[in-house]
Amino acid sequence: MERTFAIIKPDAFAAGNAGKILARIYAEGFKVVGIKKLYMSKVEAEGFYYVHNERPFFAELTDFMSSGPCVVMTLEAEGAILKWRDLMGATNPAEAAEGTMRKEFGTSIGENATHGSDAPETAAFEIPYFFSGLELL
Ligand code: 3AN
Repeated sequence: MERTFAIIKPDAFAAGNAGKILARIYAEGFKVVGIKKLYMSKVEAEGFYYVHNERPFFAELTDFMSSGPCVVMTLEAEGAILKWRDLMGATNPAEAAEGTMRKEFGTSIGENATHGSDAPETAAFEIPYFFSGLELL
């Protein structure tokens, strides 16, 4: 079993799509090990996305992620990291496959409804950034 970290981003939460996204997560067979709603501060968003801090869209990205509440999750499944990346679809919703979360609920490359860890090392940083061990029992 593998764990990955996922976010229902502020755009999807504000649009009332959190329930639909969670329903798909369960339907695809993930176990939701941890889940909570939170309203990230700008500093928290900058810490989370520090690997992108040289990218031209860093300010836009961290402004957006701290613009409203989101839902953070720890998901478990066989091959959870790739499985959730597949269900999310391509970063740009315009290029995402039919039936993926970003195709269905994303509106632009920045406001793309969901986040997911892209590798085991990323998940190993992202999960404990938001969840304590006790929250994942
Ligand atoms: P992914 O989330 O699919 O791994 P990355 O790692 O390329 O995508 O991008 C990290 C985050 O930055 C994504 N959540 C995405 O929404 C955002 N992002 C990527 N490119 C842009 C861009 N050109 N403008 C605004 N935000 C972007």
